[in-house]
Amino acid sequence: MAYELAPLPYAYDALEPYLDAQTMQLHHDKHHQTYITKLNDAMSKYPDFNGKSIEELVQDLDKIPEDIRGAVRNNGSQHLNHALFWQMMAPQAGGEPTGIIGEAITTAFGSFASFKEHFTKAALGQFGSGWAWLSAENGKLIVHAMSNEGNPLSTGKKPLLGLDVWEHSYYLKYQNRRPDYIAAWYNVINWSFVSQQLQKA
Ligand code: MN3
Repeated sequence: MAYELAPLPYAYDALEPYLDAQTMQLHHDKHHQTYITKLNDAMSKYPDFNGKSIEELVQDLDKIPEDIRGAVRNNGSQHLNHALFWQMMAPQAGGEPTGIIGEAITTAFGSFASFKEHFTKAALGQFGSGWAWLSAENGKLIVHAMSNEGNPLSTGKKPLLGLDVWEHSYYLKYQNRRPDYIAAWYNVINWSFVSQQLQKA
């Protein structure tokens, strides 16, 4: 059974003016689809792995045959990253989180403003392509950056919130202004999804 691209859970232009429709369409329909196509190509050599969830695959890369492990790491992780990323955003969202995720952030970082500072620094400080993450590790919330395809599951953490800082995620609208993209993105964070991720962790 091949991996499939789920439809974007909202319209391409739903995150305007923060994320533009053209970028969303290219990012979801082309970039994400390409990762899935390449993942399926690699996995087709080993039908024994059929039926593994994408999370299981990324969590246990050591179990993947060596000749396809690199392709599975890159494309499988990016498939998972993007599947999460679309759900981590929503129209009419953003703002300061409340409930269990709001409390967990205040406990870990002192305040929401301080969390934002840490997260922004991680996203800005990632040299070249990669992701900034808010993850749960041993019951604690941490902010960290990972280069290229890195997903927290591969290092034993649970991903709660992630921001794609590959240039393909912002270049059409923001060109080299990564700081403006990051600042705008806080307006579309889907905190209710992040809260569900925390409850699962
Ligand atoms: Mn991307």
